[in-house]
Amino acid sequence: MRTYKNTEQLWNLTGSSERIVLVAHTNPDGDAIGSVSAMYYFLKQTGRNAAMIVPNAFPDFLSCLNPADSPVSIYRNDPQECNRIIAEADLIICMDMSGPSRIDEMSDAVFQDSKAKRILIDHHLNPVAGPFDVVISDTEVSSTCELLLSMILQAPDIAGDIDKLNLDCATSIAAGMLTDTNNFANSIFPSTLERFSMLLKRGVDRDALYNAIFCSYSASRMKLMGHLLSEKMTLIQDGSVAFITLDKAEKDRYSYCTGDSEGFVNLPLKIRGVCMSALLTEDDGFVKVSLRSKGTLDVNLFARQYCNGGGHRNASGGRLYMDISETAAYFTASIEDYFKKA
Ligand SMILES: [Mn+2]
Repeated sequence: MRTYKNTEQLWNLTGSSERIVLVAHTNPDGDAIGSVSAMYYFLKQTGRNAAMIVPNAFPDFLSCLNPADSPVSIYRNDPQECNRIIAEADLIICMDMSGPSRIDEMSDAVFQDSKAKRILIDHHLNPVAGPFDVVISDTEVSSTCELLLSMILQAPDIAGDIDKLNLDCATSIAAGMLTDTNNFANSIFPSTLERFSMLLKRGVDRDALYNAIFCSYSASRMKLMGHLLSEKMTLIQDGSVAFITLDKAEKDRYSYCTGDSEGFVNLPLKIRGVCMSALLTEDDGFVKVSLRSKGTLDVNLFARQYCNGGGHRNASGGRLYMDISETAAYFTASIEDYFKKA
């Protein structure tokens, strides 16, 4: 089992601090909300209180993790009140974020105006350690939640006994692990399954969690997915590249809500022979580009060269400043150009 040498520092600091604030990244996902709520529930179990603040709203399916007695605050909804809470904190714990840029407009309050001690708990590559008093970082885990569970097991109140952990905390940790691994499809380490098995032993209802997280589409979102796959998916480059366009009229027709096309860009990669996929979505004043690839095909480079963007080798994004009706031709020509040069 993995252990972390600065865990003692973490629990000493939470034990000696009066006002603790828990923070996670913009566009919070299951690991972000899972890790802050798990930390909240664990601190509560040990007799401590904490406030949770994230920069903007999170998807509805994660509200099952949100503590009813002290819900997560959304910075964008009330920056003044959030600034006040952050300013009064003597300890800020940043989770599932590699550095200040990941919390956007919240970053001044947390990193410049605050005199609190800061702790980072994260699993991303190249964390920005400078602004933190304690950094707990491990990239060889599935998620921040998995990392947090290891630290909680080392805490004096638990001392390795998972049965001493409250079920709400265990459930939040499980949610972060389920979402960051996409239901155990990727980012799996030997420790991941060992840790998850402990959570099951503790009594986490995996079936309920799976249904809440992965079976949460609205009917209109499901119909939009069907429409895009059946009517809007184009295969080019001898069937190795797929792209889908989504315009505003279609958004209206399918009562589109923010996040409704989340994950759609991955779907064409399920086709045999497809190694790159793009979703081109009409937005206000630009077309949002999402790119995914398999193996060594570098969509970061493609995003930089043709889409005013960037990201990672297998997952990138960008923006096109043209009408949505022009994007299919532009994308097709760009792909031809990119593959010719490669
Ligand atoms: Mn994560």
